[in-house]
Amino acid sequence: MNIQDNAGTIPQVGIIMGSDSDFDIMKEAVKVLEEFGVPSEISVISAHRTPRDLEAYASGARARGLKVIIAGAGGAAHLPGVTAALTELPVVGVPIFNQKLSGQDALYAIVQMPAGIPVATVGIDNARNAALLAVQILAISDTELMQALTAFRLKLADASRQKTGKIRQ
Ligand code: RP5
Repeated sequence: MNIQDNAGTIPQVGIIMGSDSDFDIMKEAVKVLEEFGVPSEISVISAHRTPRDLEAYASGARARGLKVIIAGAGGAAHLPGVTAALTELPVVGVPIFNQKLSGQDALYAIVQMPAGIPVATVGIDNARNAALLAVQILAISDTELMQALTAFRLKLADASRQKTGKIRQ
């Protein structure tokens, strides 16, 4: 199921998730990419429920123009790893929290990839960092994006310095 596409632009980042129940977390990645003006597409694809759709999506991703894939999943979170196995594109994995094992099952499943097929794993529910990592990857070959990233980092540093000021008052 495709939830949202940028109209008329070729997506550079593909955001996929195992279930629509992951969307509340994964929409944070969409927001970050929008802030940086990076076109993205977002879909629900499950490694378990729709494995053949995943194979088609991941194996065709590079030819369709995607540069990075962000994959979020909870529980037995095989989506990022299987995606990474099916494409040479960098895959960023987002472990999603669930009530039973607090997201640790997903974290371990995503981070413990066998040698040769890496997934860049961010913290539990940290879809925002996944998107920032995607922006950093794209910015290597995009001067404007790198400038936007530098400006973002400067703002982050300013906000942090202001916090120091607050605790000294
Ligand atoms: C995973 O199972 C999904 O990524 C989701 O985090 C979890 C639960 O899915 P639903 O049962 O809510 O569809 O595959």
